[in-house]
Amino acid sequence: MRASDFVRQERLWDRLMAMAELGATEKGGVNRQALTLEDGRARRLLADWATARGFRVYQDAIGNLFVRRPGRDDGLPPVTTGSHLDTQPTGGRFDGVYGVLAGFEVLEALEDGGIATTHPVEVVAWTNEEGARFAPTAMGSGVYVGKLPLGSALDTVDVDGVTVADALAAVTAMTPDAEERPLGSPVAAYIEAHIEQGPVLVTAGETIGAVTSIQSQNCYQIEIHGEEAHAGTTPRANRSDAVLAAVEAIAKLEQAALDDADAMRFTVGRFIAEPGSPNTVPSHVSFTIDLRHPDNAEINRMAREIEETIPECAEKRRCRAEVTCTSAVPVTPFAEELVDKVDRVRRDLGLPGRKMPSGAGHDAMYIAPMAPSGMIFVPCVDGISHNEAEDALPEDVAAGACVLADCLADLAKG
Ligand code: HGY
Ligand code: MN
Ligand code: MN
Repeated sequence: MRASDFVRQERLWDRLMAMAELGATEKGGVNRQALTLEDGRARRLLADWATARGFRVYQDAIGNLFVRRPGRDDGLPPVTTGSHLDTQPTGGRFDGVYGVLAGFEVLEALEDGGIATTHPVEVVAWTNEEGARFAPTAMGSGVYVGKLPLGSALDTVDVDGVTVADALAAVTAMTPDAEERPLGSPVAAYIEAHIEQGPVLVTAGETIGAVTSIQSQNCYQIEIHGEEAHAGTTPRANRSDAVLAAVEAIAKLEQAALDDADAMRFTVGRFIAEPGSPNTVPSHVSFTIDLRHPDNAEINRMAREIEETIPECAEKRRCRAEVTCTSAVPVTPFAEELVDKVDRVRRDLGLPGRKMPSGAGHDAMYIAPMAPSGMIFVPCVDGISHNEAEDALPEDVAAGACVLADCLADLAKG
C-alpha cells in the first residue's frame, strides 16, 4: 500500500472548510491576516487536530508552527512540508492553508496506514507569508533561514503602529502547549503544495504542476516627504507636492517596466497620501512596489530604475524620497531530483500535469538554498487568487495531497 492510498478527500476538504470559517468574509473569501486573533485561532485549530492524533507541536521565535510525526531514527532531520495560514485582506480559502492541510493530511495518512518512516515528517505553518499586514512577504521562513534579521522583523509595525513582537506575543500565547523550537533547525528535504494561483493548469485541464522554479521578487517601501500648503493660495513654484512627485515616478517606472514579453510584474499595491485633506497640498506619500521577473538581470535593471527615478522626481518638486528595499529574492531553482520525483509520482498516479515555473512567491524560495526543495501545484478555478472568489475542486486538492504523500513517504524512508 502507498501512503496516497490512505489520503481521504472528504477529511481534507472538511478541514479546509473549517479553517475557511476563521476570518470568513461576506463574499465567501477569508481575511485572516498575519498574527491577528483569527490567525491565532487557525494555529490553535491546527494544534488541536495535531495533538488529537498524538503528534507533537513546536513553535519558534518568529512563531513558525511545526507539527511532527516521529521517525524510526528520530535524530535525523525531518522531511518537511507546509505553507502558511495567513491570508491577504481579500484572500481566498486555499492560498497557503491548502499546503498546510495537505501536509497534515499526509501525516494522518501515514498514521492510518501504519507507515513507519526513517526520518521524522513535519508540517510547518510559516508565519506571515503574505506580508500584507507586516512587510515583507515570507517573513517567518526568511527569519527561519537567517535571511531576514529576527530583531527587525519583530520591530516591524503595521499601519496602526502595532509591532510584530506585540502581535506575535498575543498569538503564540494561544498555543502555550507548543514546545520551543530554535530558528534554522535542519531540514532533510522540503516539498510545498499550493494552488497555482494562475491560469496554466486549469486552461490545460491538468491536475498537477511539478514546479521547477520561483521567479525573482523585490519588495520596496517608498516614502516621499513634501510640505503641507493651502490648495487655493499656493502657487505651483512654491509647492512640494508629495503626491504629484509619486505619481510622476510611478508613471515613469511603469514605462520602464513595459516589455514585449509581458514578463515584468510591477505593482503598486498600497498608496497612502497624508494628511489626506482635499484642500491641503499633500506633504507625505507612502507606497509599496512589488517587482517580479523570471530573469535576475531584468529585476536588477528595474531596481536601478527605481533607485534613480524616485529621488529624481521627488527633488524636481522640492520633495525628499526614501527608497527601502525590504526584500530581494533572486530566481529560486528547485532541486532537479525533487522536480522529477513530483513529476514521476503524478504519472504513477495517472494524473495529467506538467513541469512549470511559479509566478507567485512562496516560503519555498527561502528553504531551497538550505535543503533540497520542490513544490506541487494544483489548479484553482479560473486561475483566480488573492481574491475572495478563489476556489478549487475537492478532487484536485486531494490529488495534490496524494502526490505529496507518496513524495514525502519516499523521501522519509531514508
Ligand atoms: O505574493 C505572492 O506571490 C504570495 O502569494 N504571497
Ligand atoms: Mn501563498
Ligand atoms: Mn498569497
